[in-house]
Amino acid sequence: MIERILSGEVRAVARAATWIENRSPEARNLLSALFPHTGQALVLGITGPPGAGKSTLTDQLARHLRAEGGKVGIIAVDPSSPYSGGAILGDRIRMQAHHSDPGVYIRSMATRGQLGGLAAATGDLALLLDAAGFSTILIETVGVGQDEVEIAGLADAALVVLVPGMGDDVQALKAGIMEIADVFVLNKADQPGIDKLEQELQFLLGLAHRPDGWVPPVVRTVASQGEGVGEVLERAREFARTGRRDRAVWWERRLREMLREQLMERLSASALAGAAQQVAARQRDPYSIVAEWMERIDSGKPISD
Ligand SMILES: Nc1nc2c(ncn2[C@@H]2O[C@H](COP(=O)(O)OP(=O)(O)O)[C@@H](O)[C@H]2O)c(=O)[nH]1
Ligand SMILES: [Mg+2]
Repeated sequence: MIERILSGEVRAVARAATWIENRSPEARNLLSALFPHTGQALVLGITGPPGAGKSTLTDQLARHLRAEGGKVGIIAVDPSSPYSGGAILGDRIRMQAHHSDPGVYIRSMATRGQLGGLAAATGDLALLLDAAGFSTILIETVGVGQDEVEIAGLADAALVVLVPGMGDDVQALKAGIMEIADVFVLNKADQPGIDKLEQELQFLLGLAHRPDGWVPPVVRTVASQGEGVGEVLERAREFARTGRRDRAVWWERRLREMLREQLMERLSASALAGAAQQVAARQRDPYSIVAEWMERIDSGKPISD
């Protein structure tokens, strides 16, 4: 598998992606072996509200990158919200343009069942594609929740797509979005309200100052026509080149999560449930239970009943 992935074999990549999605133990060993071969790809996060044109922009970015001769990996993170039903189908149809092209690999990630590990699985998938030789990895996520904020931290540059007619939504988005956007994409610049949107955004940008001193550029696009897409890419690369993204922030969170995940694997569900019952019935105190578990972990034993 390692050899096949390093040589970019798509079927092996797809199989490994399934291991990652299922959080199977094979994924861990594989990624450990692949890790030294990663760090080459440019990873771009693309987020924004549903219908903003993220998939259209992603598709156009992929075309642009292919024309430059690079290989492109696309990770579509589709939340199981009611919005996504049509969007997934739409994405599939639109992306079919690339299906005959082995230089583009597209993977949809289901969010259901990830139990908060969505950003982790997305990060692992990005590492896999990086090792498989994809020179740019585009990650499309919807909205701005905790997952998107984390995924933005994994990317070398985060693009936030806004569109005219969002009204007060720009204000509402402020909290989450202002911190994560390295480049603002004002899409649907062919629609009325684009000037107002830019004014509102520039006003907000004037108030906010990032600790790293970066002033996020604002780029107008008509993604459906491919207009402005080259400039988006240029700005994203410019930010990535500044090296402002502190990779250690992502890895600190990720390492903590990995440790928690592996510790929890030592604990059987029934042992946990049994202990919880004993504590609830005040038969045992929780502190001594955890102390006992820690001792078992120290001596390499699983915690089961
Ligand atoms: N008028 C206009 N429509 C666009 C533009 N970009 C995308 N669209 C359309 O907006 C709709 C939603 O696009 P999509 O890429 O699926 O949005 P997503 O939900 O953010 O991924 C589609 O019908 C696109 O064709 C644009 O620049 N101008
Ligand atoms: Mg989409």
